[in-house]
Amino acid sequence: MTALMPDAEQTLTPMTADERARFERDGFLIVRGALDRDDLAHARKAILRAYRTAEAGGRLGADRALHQLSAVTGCPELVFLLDHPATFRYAWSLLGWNVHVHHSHFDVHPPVTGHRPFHWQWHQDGGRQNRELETDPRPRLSVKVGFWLSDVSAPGRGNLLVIPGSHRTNWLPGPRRRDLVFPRPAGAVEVLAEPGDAIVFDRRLWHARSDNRSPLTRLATFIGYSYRWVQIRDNVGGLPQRLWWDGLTPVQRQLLGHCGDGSGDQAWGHAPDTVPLYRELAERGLLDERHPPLKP
Ligand SMILES: O=C(O)CCC(=O)C(=O)O
Repeated sequence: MTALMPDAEQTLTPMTADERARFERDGFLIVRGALDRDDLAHARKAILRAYRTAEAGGRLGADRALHQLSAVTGCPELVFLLDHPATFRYAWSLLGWNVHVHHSHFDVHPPVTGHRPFHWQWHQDGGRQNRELETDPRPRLSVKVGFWLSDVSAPGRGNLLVIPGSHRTNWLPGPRRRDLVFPRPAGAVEVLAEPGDAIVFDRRLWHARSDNRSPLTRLATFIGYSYRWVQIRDNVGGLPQRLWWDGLTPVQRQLLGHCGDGSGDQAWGHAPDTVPLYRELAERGLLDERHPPLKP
């Protein structure tokens, strides 16, 4: 077993029983100070550069906001966030080794001034997973990590709204159409966070973005992890041909959709030894019986 750098040691530290219990109860965990000053500066600079490119290309919304899907494809400098030591440990602790990033985005939300028409933002992640799965509650299937790259430590700054404990509730009362005014759901809270804090949440947690009525531009990025047998929604086609691809770690390549060593695993997990995260965890005795390999 190769010696690990301190960062890698942290990446491969499972979440604690207390963290798991809180996550199961609330549907989310806040990770304070996940990003240090350098990480934060690096991510902010990269996103602001991508924002200027989008602006030059006429791709901003009427409100000058940017909601850019496929975070790493759109901004390769963000790749370090996929397996960041402070947060990736939650993704694999909750979902196991057969995971990839199926959905991600980065967001820039300048202040909203004046009247804005009502829009009901509340949702669970996963799109048709919430129509086509028949159980109650529906299964977790994915978790998302959000990194705050601006100060949302006070309400009204475009904070994420969540309803703690709502991840086991299939249905949230809401308006018949998203443009019909409807009261904020009971139990909703604004997540207050400093730049560099992160949130890990169950995709089923009912959540919504709120309007940014502050003078600060809100910056954030969200990375969603799911099982490798759930299709990747991000646009990752052509990434292995990019110049920076060879500089990525095997786990980062796995997370971006690369299937093992090409020997036939095909994401179903029949050849776990070809899956980089399985190997990393197995080498350190960290495989969890909740996620056993298939029997040949
Ligand atoms: O931008 C936000 O605060 C909310 C993001 C969101 O709804 C999502 O990631 O599904």
